[in-house]
Amino acid sequence: MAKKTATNGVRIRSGMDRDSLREDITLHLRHTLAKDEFSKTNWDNYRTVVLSLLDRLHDKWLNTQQHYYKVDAKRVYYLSMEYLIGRLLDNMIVNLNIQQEVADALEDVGLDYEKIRDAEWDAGLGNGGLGRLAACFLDSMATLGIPAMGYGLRYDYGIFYQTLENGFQIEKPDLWLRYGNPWDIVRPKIQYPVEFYGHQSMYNAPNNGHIKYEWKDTRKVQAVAYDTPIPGYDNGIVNNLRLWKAESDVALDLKSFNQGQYIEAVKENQLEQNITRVLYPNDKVFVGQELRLKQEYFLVSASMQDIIRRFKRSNDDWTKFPEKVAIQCNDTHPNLAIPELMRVLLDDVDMTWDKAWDITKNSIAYTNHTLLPEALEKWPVSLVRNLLPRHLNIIYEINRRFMDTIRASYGNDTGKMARLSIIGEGENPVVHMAHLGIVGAKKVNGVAALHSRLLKETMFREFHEMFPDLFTNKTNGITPRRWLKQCNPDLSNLITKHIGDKWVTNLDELKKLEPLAEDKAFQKEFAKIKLDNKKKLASYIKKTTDVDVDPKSMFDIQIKRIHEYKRQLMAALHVAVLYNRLKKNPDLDIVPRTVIFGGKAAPGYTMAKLHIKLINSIGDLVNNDPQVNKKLKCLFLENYRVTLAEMMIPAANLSEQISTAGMEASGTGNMKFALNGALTIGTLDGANVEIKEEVGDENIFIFGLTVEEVEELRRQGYNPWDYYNASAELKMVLDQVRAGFFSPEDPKLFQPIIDALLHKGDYFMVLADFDAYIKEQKLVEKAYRKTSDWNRKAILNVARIGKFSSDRTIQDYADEIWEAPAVKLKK
Ligand code: 26Q
Repeated sequence: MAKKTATNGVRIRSGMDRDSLREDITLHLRHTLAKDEFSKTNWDNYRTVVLSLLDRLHDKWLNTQQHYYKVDAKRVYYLSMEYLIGRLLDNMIVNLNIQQEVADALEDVGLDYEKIRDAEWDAGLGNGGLGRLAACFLDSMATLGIPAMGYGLRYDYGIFYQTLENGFQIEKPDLWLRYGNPWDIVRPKIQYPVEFYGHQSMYNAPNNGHIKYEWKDTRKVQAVAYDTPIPGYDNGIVNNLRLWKAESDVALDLKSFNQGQYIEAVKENQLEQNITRVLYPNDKVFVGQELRLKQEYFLVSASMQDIIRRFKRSNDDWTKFPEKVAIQCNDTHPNLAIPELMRVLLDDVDMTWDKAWDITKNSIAYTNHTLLPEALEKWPVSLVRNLLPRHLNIIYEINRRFMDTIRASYGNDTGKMARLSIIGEGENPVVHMAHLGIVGAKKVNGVAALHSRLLKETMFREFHEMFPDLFTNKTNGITPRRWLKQCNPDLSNLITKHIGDKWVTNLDELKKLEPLAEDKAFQKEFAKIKLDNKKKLASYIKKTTDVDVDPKSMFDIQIKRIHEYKRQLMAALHVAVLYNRLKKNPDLDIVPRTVIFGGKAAPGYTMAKLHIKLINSIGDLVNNDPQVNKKLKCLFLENYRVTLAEMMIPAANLSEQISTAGMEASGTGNMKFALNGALTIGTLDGANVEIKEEVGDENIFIFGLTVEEVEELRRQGYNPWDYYNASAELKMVLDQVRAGFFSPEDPKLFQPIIDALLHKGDYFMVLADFDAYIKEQKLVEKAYRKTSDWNRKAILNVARIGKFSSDRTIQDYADEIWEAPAVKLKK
């Protein structure tokens, strides 16, 4: 391929061939990094590759953005407090579709790709599912050619680094920016003031005497843009992820400086910069801290200013806003976008309420990710009044008009008004962010069919009755680029060898594998790849824990945030049951299993942290007992994160998706495992329901209470003792936990677990489902023994999982919520 050159003969750094890549890698070492072969480190090598890729990405990025501007495309803005991106190097190379070229270029200069890849620290700017979903969506929006942009916060510290000390979780700060982030560029000229505090003042408009409001005497913090290129898969498109960093307002500092308060001014600086200091590490529990509210408004205000600036560059007619802009809020966290857009339109643009409302209501949509009541954001009115006084008044006015609507349809039903009010009245009144979203948004969606149905039937029943068309389902998905092509290259190549590579952008193509499920030769190749992936994980386990695991044993994996509703406890107790069986009969013929856990507990979630300790305690006992450890191992891997998921998922035989029915909104790990040829053991919860529909009842292990049965049992009065007394094996393990069998050094350690299960009503119904789980695990074992049949089932899972591509999810959002057509670019 001829090298591209500019008219003056200077080579443009965009060649996708081996030679151009090699040259640029070499040039960057000397000319950008000022290093040579004597002084370079692995980090420098990594950076030279990143810089060479960025040369190419930036070129496409500019072309893409120029094209969007030229065709005046409708823009989609994804607002999220979290982006759980992980590493980017592999992903960029995969999406530029130059894997071979980079490998060749590196070979030419004697660099080891795996070593270079390991120099990169995960960008862990998210907690779990919601953050990873945002990252998958970015990939799919770029791949489909949706003119989209992600907005978020550039936290100095992402999700904490987890270590295990004596089996207990210890949190360490995540210094992901220690050596800088080579992927993003700061845009110092793109910065906006974000205002806080102050008060609302009223005045008469000079032209017509109308009453107007103004937000005055605020404190300002600057939001500075940091941009990361997000390439689509092999399509020339590069979208933007714009993360805001808080900086002090320079003018303010100078004023203080002049008054001789230099040190005070600097202190003040730190206060302001604190806004983007750290990601809140809780998922599904609302913390009503002012700093969190500041973060949410900071994201909303900066993004909205940027969105409006871009809109005004090509439009002077505000009524066109909903035709040109769609804003998607990732949960309620950015729902202040609703009063913020109202504020700008009312106060700055001088629009009437009705016009402003029409525009707002038609541009913003919101996604709900949970039914758990403790996760719902309810901000104390006192806090909102202090931090955002003008917004509070706008929210009151939105609510006043909404109450009028209720009155018009239902009469003076004060009960209904209280239940649906955006303002939760009472001793400590709160702003109910989900209600704000429902009243102010164009669409509200759940993330799996079951979850969306439950939203309509339970949490938002009365809202649904009023606004039946407002609610919609968008079943989650995952990007096949990262979660198959990139993390499981051998399986990807096998698939491509047989059915071509169209599956990468059209996952339904995997259906073509169905006939191969019966094919013994294909099964053999498939099984060989699984075994190789298990060997890699086994050697990682050996390196990090010094435990030997047998790659031929069944790898039974549960990775996700540690939470009682996800019931890691149930899987741990199953390990204890297996242990007891083996101790009773060491010759028992069971399928050798390696049960592997990973996940972080919120730092303040004492019970979840105790579950981690219990898993580790059971593991210590099992792994060190020569009578059982040939057949059973139990491990908890430290610091679960995207990079570890990429190694664990391709190595799994069994995927644990065992939440109490009705509690997991969707789950997305379930999809990743199935895509990589693991079979699921799971409850009829979240997207498991749809996975079962797709893969077929014979190819998934479903057990336990349904949502309706859970409800019914609660209604009747659930008594965990009934289950304790009815099952000898369950009784035995619980008695062991209580007696300190797993914690001889501290026999009372796990008493709180017993209390939760037996004395406090076992809210998550571990005991109610335990027997069914143990029985289902027996069926798993039986199925695993029939190797060829197991492989057939695993292949069918891969073949039938196409629905769960985030490309399908995003196409649905684009068609049914955003009404934003894709664009095509010449590559
Ligand atoms: C809210 C307020 C203050 C501080 C933190 C939060 C907060 C942060 C994160 C609340 C919730 C979260 C995360 C929720 C989450 O990850 N939900 C998961 O979303 C996935 C994607 O839709 C689903 O697949 C999972 O079922 C759901 O649990």
